Amino acid sequence: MRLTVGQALIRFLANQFSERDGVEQRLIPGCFGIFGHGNVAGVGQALLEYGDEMPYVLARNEQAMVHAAAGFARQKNRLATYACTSSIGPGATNMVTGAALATINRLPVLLLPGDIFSTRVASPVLQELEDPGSLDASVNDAFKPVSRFWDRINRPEQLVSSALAAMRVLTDPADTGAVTLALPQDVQAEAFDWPEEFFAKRVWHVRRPPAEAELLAQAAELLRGAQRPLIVSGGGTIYAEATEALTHLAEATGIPVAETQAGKGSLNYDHPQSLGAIGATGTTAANAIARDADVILGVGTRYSDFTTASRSLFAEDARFINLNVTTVDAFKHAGLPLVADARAGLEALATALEGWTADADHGERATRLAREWDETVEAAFTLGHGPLPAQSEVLGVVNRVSGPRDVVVCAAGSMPGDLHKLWRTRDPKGYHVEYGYSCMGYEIAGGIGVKLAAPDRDVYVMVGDGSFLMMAQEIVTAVQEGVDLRIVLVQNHGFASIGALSESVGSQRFGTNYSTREDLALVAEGLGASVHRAKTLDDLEAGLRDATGVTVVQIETDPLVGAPDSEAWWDVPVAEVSGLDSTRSARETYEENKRTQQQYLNPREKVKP
Ligand SMILES: Cc1ncc(C[n+]2csc(CCOP(=O)(O)OP(=O)(O)O)c2C)c(N)n1
Ligand SMILES: [Mg+2]
Repeated sequence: MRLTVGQALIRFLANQFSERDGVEQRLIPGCFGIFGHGNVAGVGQALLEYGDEMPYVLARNEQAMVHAAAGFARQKNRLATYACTSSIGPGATNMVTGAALATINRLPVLLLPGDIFSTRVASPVLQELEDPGSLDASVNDAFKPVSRFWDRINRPEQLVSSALAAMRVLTDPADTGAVTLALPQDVQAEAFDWPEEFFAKRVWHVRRPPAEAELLAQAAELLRGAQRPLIVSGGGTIYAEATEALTHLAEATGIPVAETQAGKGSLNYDHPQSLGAIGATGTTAANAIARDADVILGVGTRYSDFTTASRSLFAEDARFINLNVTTVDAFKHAGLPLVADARAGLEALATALEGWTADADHGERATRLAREWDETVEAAFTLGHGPLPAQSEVLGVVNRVSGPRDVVVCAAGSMPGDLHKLWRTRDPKGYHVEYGYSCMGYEIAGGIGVKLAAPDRDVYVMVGDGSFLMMAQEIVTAVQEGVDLRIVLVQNHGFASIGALSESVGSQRFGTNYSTREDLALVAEGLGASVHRAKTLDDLEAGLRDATGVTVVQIETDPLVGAPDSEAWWDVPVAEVSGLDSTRSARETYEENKRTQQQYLNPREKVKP
């Protein structure tokens, strides 16, 4: 069949499916894009001609469209994503931040940046970077370190093997992340005789590798000998749809469960064994149990510094068992590496641990501490602070108004930490805080992806004024697509999170407040949202209950009221010498905390049964 490279790629993508547990779905059900030279007459022309098979969504910023694809992929448990097509140059490099976000969060996105001429006939073309040392380099080489797969299609026949490799990486739970196919603009428009089989329906099985029997036995032995075991559940539990298996293991053994940002929702908040959030933005319950834990079973977690409180949370001699589909995570903290799918591994562990339960006192302590934390949450939700409400009270209202299956979306600022501590999750897919990259501007764009993936759920986007100012424009895309969002714009006139951090490191909130009094609600109105300016918490509730279409409810909060303390540390280095008293005093505290940091060497001989 004679088609251009652009047409062949779009027709190929329209015929790719993912399959896990016998359930098939389109791997790439649509394509976001912004056209310019470099894609308008190649991939753009193909989308015009084959739009029935591959619906096109016009975005407003290339970074944002990658966020939307990542949000979609996360809500779909990585079984589907969007493609993103851009022009060459700035259109392409705008996607680099989105690529990094996707790869860090281990979320599949397919990026199709336009590229300079392969023939180089008229170089330098508009927006071409000239590298005096290589005529083969373009700005798209910047995608290499932030992509899990990268290729440049310099000749049509390269597309076949490259497209197959791209699909393999997108659908591999261990390798997935950003996949970049750089498409020189001349090659996109070139015709070629493609083999028919290239366009045949192809189903990519998403694997569930089992754990090795010998390591599984060692893990079970280690847990059976544990006095104070703890499960740390990460995003992998949710992506693998392993929350039921986790609940079963926890209930059968009595081991309490703490959750990372990506893992929040693994257990319902009111499950007696749920300790809630762990780490620097954790609950005092999870952190107290973590400090005393002798064996930690990490499931699908990358052990970010927030999770481990910069490696100060767990005891020096704590032993780790890491159930993870990704080898790099399974080997962290010199743990016992159960390289396996989370669900397969949890089910096998439950069988291997049959008849054994953790010490009842340990479980009772966990339940009691979690109950105490829930009282702390209730107090934070109902502070009665004035004249402006506290942010925690805003979160309380949104949590109460939203339904159990609705999704809260957030990414940067002070809200992710507060949500991690306070939000009462009632569904494994109800909590969506992007905290791998914590990228300001993800919120609204990511929310679009979530809503496209789960049209039957209401999506509550929590966005600070700083994040809103970085990337509000996708409101237009949401309105255009009829993607209903309930956006809560928390206005505190500055970077409250970084202000608090700055103060804690002795830098006196320098450079974190605005001296302006901008009207962001007016901006939202101009972009096409229905806008509600809430003066009180009751107003906020009414605005959310009345919401239809794309709605922005703005509320002003007091930036100086934080959420309840986690009693955990986060390593942010403080100047070693300074003429400022505030900095010198912060440095002293820093040095004290620094002494609590561990290496977690977990010698293997200790791990052997
Ligand atoms: C793209 C990007 N730039 C900078 C940062 C560092 N940063 C984290 S939070 C924050 C301020 C966020 O302000 P706002 O959205 O108003 O939330 P608030 O801190 O007031 O809760 C900054 C600058 C970031 N996370 N992402
Ligand atoms: Mg702010």
